[in-house]
Amino acid sequence: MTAINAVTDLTREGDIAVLTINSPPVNALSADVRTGLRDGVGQASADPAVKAIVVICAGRTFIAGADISEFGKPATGASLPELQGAIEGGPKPVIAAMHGTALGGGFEMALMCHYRVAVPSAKFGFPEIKLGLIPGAGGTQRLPRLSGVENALEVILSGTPFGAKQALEWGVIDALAEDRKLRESALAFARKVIDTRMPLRKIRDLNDKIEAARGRPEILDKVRREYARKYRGFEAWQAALRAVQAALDLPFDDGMKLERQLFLDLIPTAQSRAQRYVFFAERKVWKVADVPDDTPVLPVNKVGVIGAGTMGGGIAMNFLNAGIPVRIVETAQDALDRGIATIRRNYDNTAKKGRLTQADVQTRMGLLRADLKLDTLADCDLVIEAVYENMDIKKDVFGKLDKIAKPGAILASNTSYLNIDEIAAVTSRPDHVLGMHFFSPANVMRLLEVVRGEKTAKPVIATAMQLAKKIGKIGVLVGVCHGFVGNRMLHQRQREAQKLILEGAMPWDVDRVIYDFGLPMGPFAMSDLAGLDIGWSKETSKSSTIREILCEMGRRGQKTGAGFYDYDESRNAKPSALVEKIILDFAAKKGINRRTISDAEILERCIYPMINEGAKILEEEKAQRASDIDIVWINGYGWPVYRGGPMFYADLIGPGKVLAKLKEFEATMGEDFKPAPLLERLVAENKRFQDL
Ligand code: T1G
Repeated sequence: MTAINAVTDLTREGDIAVLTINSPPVNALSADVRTGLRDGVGQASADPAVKAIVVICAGRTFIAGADISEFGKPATGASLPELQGAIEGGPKPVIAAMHGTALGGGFEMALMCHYRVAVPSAKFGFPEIKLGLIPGAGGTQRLPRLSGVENALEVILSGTPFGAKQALEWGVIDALAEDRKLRESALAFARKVIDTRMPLRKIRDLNDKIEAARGRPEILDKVRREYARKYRGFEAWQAALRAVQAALDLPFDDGMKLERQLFLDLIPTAQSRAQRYVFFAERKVWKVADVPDDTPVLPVNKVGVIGAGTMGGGIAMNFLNAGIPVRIVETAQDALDRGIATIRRNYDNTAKKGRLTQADVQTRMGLLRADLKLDTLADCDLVIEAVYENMDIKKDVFGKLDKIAKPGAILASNTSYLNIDEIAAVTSRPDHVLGMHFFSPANVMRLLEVVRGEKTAKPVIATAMQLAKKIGKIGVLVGVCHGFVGNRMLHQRQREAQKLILEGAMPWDVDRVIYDFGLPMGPFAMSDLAGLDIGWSKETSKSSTIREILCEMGRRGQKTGAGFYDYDESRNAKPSALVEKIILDFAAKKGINRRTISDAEILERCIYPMINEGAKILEEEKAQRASDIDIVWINGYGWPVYRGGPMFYADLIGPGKVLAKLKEFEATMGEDFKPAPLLERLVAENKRFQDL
C-alpha cells in the first residue's frame, strides 16, 4: 500500500491498481482528493505492471461532489481539467467503483473514467443547481451523450439523484456490483476489461444521442417553458440550458470550455453564495450548543394529537407517514369525522398522483385512531395540542392532559404565538413541555419551530429535534417570545404593509414588489388566502382598519371571492376599484396626505424592520444563530433560497445600508424603525450577521 497523500492510497491486486479515497464525511472532491486522484492515476499509469486502475472510496459514499466550502477561495491542488487529462486521457483503463451518492464533481469524475461499476443502492446526480451552479467538470457535455438530451436536462435541472437501475439503462454504469461486494465486483470487471482487451471507452466520443437531438430546438424550448415558472428569479438554470445547448452545437472540447466558463461565472454570484450558505445553514440548525449529540432521546412510539382541524390533521399525517401510530382526539363527533375524512382525502389525492399506493394509504390510515375522550391519550409518548389559538383554552387542555398523560410523556403545543412557559406552568412537568410549531399545510411545509421553554429538559429538546428529522421536517430551535422567530418578524412586515397602503401605495403595489423580490406572494394576497377574518369578530369590529371594514362588508378573502382583491371563479386575483376607494376614503378620514411611494421604499419598509427584528431575536437569544432565522424564513415563509434569507440578505447589501435606512425612517416615522443595538454594534465593528 502506497500513500499518495493524506486521503488517497494506492494498492495493487496483481496487475490491477486500486486507488482508495478516504476523506470523511462524504469524500468531497477537495484539493487533496483531486491531487490524490491525479497523482495516484498518474503513478499507476506510469507503472508498466499495471494493466487497469480501479478508483473506489472508503466510508459511507463515493465522492459526493466538489468541496462546497472551497468555492470562492483561491484554487489549490490539482484542477478538474488536469484530472480529466490523467483519467480519460490516460493510457490505462480506469474503472470507477461507486456506492452511496456519486454527486456533482464526483459523478463527473466517474464519467471521465472509461468504465463504471456500482452497487444497486447507489445514487447519481447533479445537485449543483441547488447551489446556484451548474456541473463544471463535463457533466453537461458527457451525461447527454449517455442518457440522451431530455433525460440529461431533467437530471441537471431538477438536481434530483437517480438510481442504479436507471443508470444501467442509460449506460451510465456498465455493471451492477453485488451489494457489500463492490471492491470484488470492480476487480472482476477490471479483470474482464484486461482479459477481453476492452477499449479505452471515452464518453466524449459517443455522439449518437447528441446527433439524435440536433436540429430539434423543441426539446430545449419545452424544458425552458416548463422550468420558467419553477425557477422564477433563479439564474443558474439558464446557464445549464446554454451548456447543454453547447453539447448539441459544439465539438466536445469547445462545449467543455463554455461549460467551464459558465460554471466559473456563477461561483461569485450573489445567488450561488446564498444557496451555498443555505446548504451549510440547513446542516447547522441541528447543532444545539448545550445539547450535545449524545444527549439521550426519549422513545416516541405513539403520538397523540388534540384537535382534528386543518393543523391537527396535517400534524397527524407527518407521524403516520413515518410509520408512527397516532391517536387523534376532538371534542365533537362531526368535527372528528370531518378531520379524519380530510386526512383520507389528502392521502387519496396523493395516491391519485401516483406518489402513494392504495396499500400505503391503507397502512397509514390503519395507524390512525380517533376518539372523543382525552384519556385515550394516556399511553402516548408525545401529545401535540392543536386547538384554537386561545391561552385559556390551551391552559385548560394542558391542565387536563397533565393528569392523564403517563409519566415521562412529552406535551407539546402547536401554538403560533403564545407563551410556552405560561402553558407549561399549569402542568406538573414543565421540563417535558415545549412548543412544536408546524406551518400550514402541516403535512407539506418543511419547517418546524421547536420552541424551548425555560424549563424544557435537554433530552426533550434532543427528542423533538430528532423527531423533526424523522418526520422529514427541518427543525429550528427557537426561544419563547411572541410569535417566536417567523411570526414575530412577519408582524413587522405586515405592520409596514398596512401603513404603506394608507400613505400612498395600494395593496397590489406592495404585493408586486414582494412578489418580484421572489416571495411566492405579497402580504395582502397572503391575507386573502388565509382569510381576513382570522381573529376578527363582528361584535368587536369598529371599522378601525381597512381589514375590519372589508370584513364588515363580507369581503373575507379568497373564500368569499373578495378581500383586498376581487377574485374570479378560478380564484385569479385582480385589483379592486372598490378597495381602492375604501383606502382613499379611510386615509382622508385619518387626515393622511397620501404621497407617491417608490418600489424601493416599499421593499425597504417591508424587509428592513424584519432584519432589525431578527437582530433583536439574536440579542435575546431566541434563536441560536442568524442562519437559523434564514432557514425559518426559507422553509416557512417562502423567502427565495437564492436570496439566502433575511439575515444573509442584510449581509449581502451591507448591515450599514440597513442601519442607515432604518435611522432615516426612524427620523420621520418613529419608534417602529429604532435600530436594534446588535445591528448598531455590527456596523460599528464592520461585521456581518454571519460573523456572529
Ligand atoms: N462539500 C463540503 N461538505 C459537504 C459536502 C460537499 N459537497 N457534502 C456534504 N458535506 C458535509 C456536510 O456539510 C456535513 O457536515 C457532512 O458533510 C454530512 O453531510 C464541479 C460544482 C452527500 C447526500 O451538492 O447532498 O460538485 O454538518 O449532513 O444527510 O460540478 O451531504 O457534519 O459538519 O448532508 O448523509 C455538488 C452535497 C457539489 C452534494 C449526504 N454536491 N451533499 O447527506 O449528510 S458542487 C452536492 C449532499 C460540484 C462540480 C460542482 C449530502 C449527501 P457537518 P449531510 P447526509
